[in-house]
Amino acid sequence: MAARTKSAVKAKAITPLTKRKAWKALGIHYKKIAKVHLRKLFGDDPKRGERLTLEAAGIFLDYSKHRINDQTIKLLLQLADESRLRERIDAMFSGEKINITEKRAVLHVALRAPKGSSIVVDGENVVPGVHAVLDKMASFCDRVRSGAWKGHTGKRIRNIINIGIGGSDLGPVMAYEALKQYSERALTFRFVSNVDGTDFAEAVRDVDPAETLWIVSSKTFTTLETMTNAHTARDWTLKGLGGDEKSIAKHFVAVSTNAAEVTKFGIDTANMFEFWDWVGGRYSMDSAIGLSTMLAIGPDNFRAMLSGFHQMDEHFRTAPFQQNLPVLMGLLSIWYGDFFGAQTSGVFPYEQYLKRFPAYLQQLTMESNGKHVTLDGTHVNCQTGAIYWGEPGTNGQHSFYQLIHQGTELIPCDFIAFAQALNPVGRHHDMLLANVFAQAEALAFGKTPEQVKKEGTPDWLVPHRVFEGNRPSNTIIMDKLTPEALGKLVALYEHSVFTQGTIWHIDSFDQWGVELGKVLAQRIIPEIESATEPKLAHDSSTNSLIRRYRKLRKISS
Ligand code: G6Q
Repeated sequence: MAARTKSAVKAKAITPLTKRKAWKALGIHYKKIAKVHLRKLFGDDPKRGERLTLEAAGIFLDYSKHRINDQTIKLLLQLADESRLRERIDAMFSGEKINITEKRAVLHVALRAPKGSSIVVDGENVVPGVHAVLDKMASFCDRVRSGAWKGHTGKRIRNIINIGIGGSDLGPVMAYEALKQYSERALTFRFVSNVDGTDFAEAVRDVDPAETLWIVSSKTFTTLETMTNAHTARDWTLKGLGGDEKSIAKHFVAVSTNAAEVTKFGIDTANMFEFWDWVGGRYSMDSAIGLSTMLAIGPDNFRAMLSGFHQMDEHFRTAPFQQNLPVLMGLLSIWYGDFFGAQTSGVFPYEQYLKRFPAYLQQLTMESNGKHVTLDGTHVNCQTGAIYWGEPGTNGQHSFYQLIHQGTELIPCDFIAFAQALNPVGRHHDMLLANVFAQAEALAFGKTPEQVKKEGTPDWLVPHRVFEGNRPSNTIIMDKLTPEALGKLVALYEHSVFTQGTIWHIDSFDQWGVELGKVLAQRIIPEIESATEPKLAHDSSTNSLIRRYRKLRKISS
């Protein structure tokens, strides 16, 4: 292990992306296929819609509505091989320090590894530790959910508020919303992330401190927003409970890797749920960061979610690339971003419970692959991470879909749907599914001027009513949104992100891009709060914005 660790901090040399044979071949191939319409591709192959599909681990993917043919797939798979994807997958799963800029292993897959398996980091099998924390979380959750855990005044806990931001918030919020149907409805869950005091104020306006449990979720336990909110929550709790410091132990728990800071804050480490530096923030919803999720859905459902993650991990690790869902989805993203120049990618879950899924994916994809240098530190010479965005269907159809259908941007879309409704109401679910199929069909095949004319449209109006089509999409269908299904879906995207990062030869697991703003804010805070007029040495714009704010603001009491 030690030898592997040593070599892993330096990236293994690889032929630059644009010099790889498959890349060059894809460039030539692109010129031919770019002009081919999906109408023709489907016309030439009546079985295309059945052939270009893949089913694994309970996920069905229809990728027939992509601007590809068999040669495209062959070349993309060749690109994966030339990019040493297999080797990189093995390196990640075996605990190599593939996050080279932070010298860390990348082992979210260990968080869902079954008891008894072994993944070694720095000479230690990390799996038993993962299960010890899961067991500790389960016993805590059972106590809170049953009412055995009492607040300081003896009242049972009815409100649970998670404080965290970024990876310590987006996963928990998304999972809570996604799995609400499975949640304990007698408990109220809230999530405070923003340093904007409104987030805190709205979360506490109608809850009783005596019945409120705070989870301070922070890997580092130093994040400005989280620690500011945590201290405000602490003051609010003490004020509401008569100022007794002992109350903190009953109303605060922590999820962190930083025991020293947790203790300093006043939380007993017995009430701290640990995770590790080999879990990236945006890959942590299945670690102790998911404590709020487990409190909401219960330990059994949480374990079912982990099993879903693990099933997709195993599929990704072992399936041949041509039958590998995340690999295929990742390669198709490369195809559009780097050859068609598509800058964004839309994600549209036709499932109301997944309303926060696009926001969650934004961090997963954009923080991971929004990078401008390769692992060797040289500037990339291709487009990396696309901008991910989306809203649940059918709402988006009545808003921004216009641009996807008739705008000038090519936006590959992921449509996600479930066969079973969680709330079967009349014909609603059939209508929902009819809409998702219709959108993918309309995007792919559009409507020709001839078709529009045939409908009796006056000539002047025809161009406005033409849909060019040839807009690509994935359709993902799963049986039902369950905790297990959610785990599979998240892992699918995690590994698709990894596939893309491997092709680009970038570090998908660091996030230096969020540092600079944080540092500058720390410099500006004292300048804003200074009682006397501070000497400012920023650019003229920043200087004058600070001065204007100092003049206009009202000092809060
Ligand atoms: C995620 C990022 C980032 C992080 C937050 C919160 O991959 O690292 O979003 O999760 O900045 O950090 P803490 O958990 O340390 O408070």
